[in-house]
Amino acid sequence: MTETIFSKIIRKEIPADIVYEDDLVMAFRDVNPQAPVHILIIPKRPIVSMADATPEDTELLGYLLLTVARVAAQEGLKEGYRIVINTGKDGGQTVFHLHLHLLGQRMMTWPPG
Ligand code: IU
Repeated sequence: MTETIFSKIIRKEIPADIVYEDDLVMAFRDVNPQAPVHILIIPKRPIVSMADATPEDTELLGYLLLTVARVAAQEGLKEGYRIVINTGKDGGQTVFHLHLHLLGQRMMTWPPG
């Protein structure tokens, strides 16, 4: 896959407000927040999008979801939150390194735009 800005964030070549990191994943605040809490959770292993995930990624995908829940608890989002995975052009994906959006601390609406 081609390199994205998230690869540079993982390598700490460009700064980010990192709220959680381990060997497999990283979570950092979105630079253009759409809610009072807006954090991106990404795998360190580059996967382009959900459409490119394979059975080999099963465990990592589960771990990403559990990391969202961990970060949400860390952020004190007791009233709930939303998890979003924009996928491909029609899904509104703009950075082609898989990422989960954690949005919270405001009432969400449905359907999303
Ligand atoms: P999307 O699902 O691919 O549309 O989300 C990409 C997000 O990455 C978007 O919310 C951007 O604000 C965010 N982002 C960022 O946090 N830091 C960056 O350097 C860049 C994008 I480029």
